[in-house]
Amino acid sequence: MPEKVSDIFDPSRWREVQGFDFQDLTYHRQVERDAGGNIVRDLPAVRIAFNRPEVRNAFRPNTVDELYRAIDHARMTPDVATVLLTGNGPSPRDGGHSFCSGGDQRIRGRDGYRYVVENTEGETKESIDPARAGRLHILEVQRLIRTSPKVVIAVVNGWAAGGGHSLHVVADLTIASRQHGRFKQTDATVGSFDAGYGSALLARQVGQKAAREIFFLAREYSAEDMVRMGAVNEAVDHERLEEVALEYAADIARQSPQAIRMLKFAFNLADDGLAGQQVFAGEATRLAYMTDEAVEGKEAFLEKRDPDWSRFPYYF
Ligand code: S0N
Repeated sequence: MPEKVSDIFDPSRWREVQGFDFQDLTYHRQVERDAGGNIVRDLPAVRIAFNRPEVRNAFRPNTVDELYRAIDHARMTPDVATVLLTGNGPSPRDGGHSFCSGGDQRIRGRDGYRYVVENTEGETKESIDPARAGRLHILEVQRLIRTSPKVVIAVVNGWAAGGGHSLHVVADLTIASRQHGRFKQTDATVGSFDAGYGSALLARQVGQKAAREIFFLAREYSAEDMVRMGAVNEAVDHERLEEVALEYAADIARQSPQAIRMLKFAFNLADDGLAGQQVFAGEATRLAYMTDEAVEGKEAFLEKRDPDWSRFPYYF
């Protein structure tokens, strides 16, 4: 059995995903076990969790690198349908619960968007590889969540603040702890601003006035407030949060994978502009390749003859 990484983590439901040596995350695959605790088979969800509860699961550049790798691995694992994104905890220091409190403010650099890892990984601003330190690459993670065909569920077990708030906004679904789920968009308080999905997509979810209130006033909201506003699907008793997330995952796994993919990309399309159209169209092209008509075009080329489209109607 894996280590119990959080108060509501049930080790019997999970195994560690091998091949990663994450410092700032934990990454688990859902499993079915027999009465003796042996794994019978993998089930279709993975759990990716921030594992820095002592700083309310703030992300540093290394956290973001690891998060990208884990979500991308889930994206490319064919029998994974759903990604649960959550935070481990509570904090061993003060018992505080957190999903994610955004960028680690202790290492935010002054020069533009450059992060400095000084004092956290033994590297300095001068020695750090600029390719690892100089990017606002949480935005790359946001785009990966949008373009991944898997359903990403934010399982908000505590604070979702700043860039952590934006991650829940970008997720396909959010469920939150009734007792400990807290939402606060602190970007403007610390001189930061997610002027992309974190704000514009939020406005699609809760409306323009409410989104502006959330950013401009930086007030705290409960899980139930967020359900009322339309940004959270369900508020759940804390101890049942991961169980309910797995019920969502089980329902998703009962649907056609292709239908889920097409629906996710259709929901994204208008807001993602031409990039959204490209992702949707890529899936449509993949489906078209499976038709006799597309095969005829390819085979005609390979056989150096004109394609014969006579079998294929212009109108169904
Ligand atoms: C989450 C909050 C509200 C929780 O309050 P609470 O429960 O009272 O706990 P604290 O005592 O405040 O915190 C406990 C310990 O954790 C440390 N800590 C908390 N959050 C962070 C953090 N983000 N960075 C570093 N440390 C953190 C506290 O300092 C404390 O430790 P001690 O006791 O040692 O002091 C509350 O903690 C809070 O408000 N946190 C800050 C939230 C915040 O402002 N986050 C950053 C917002 N900005 C981003 O996330 C931007 C992210 C990004 O990459 C980006 C994306 C798009 C565009 C721009 C950017 C960009 O970077 O600029």
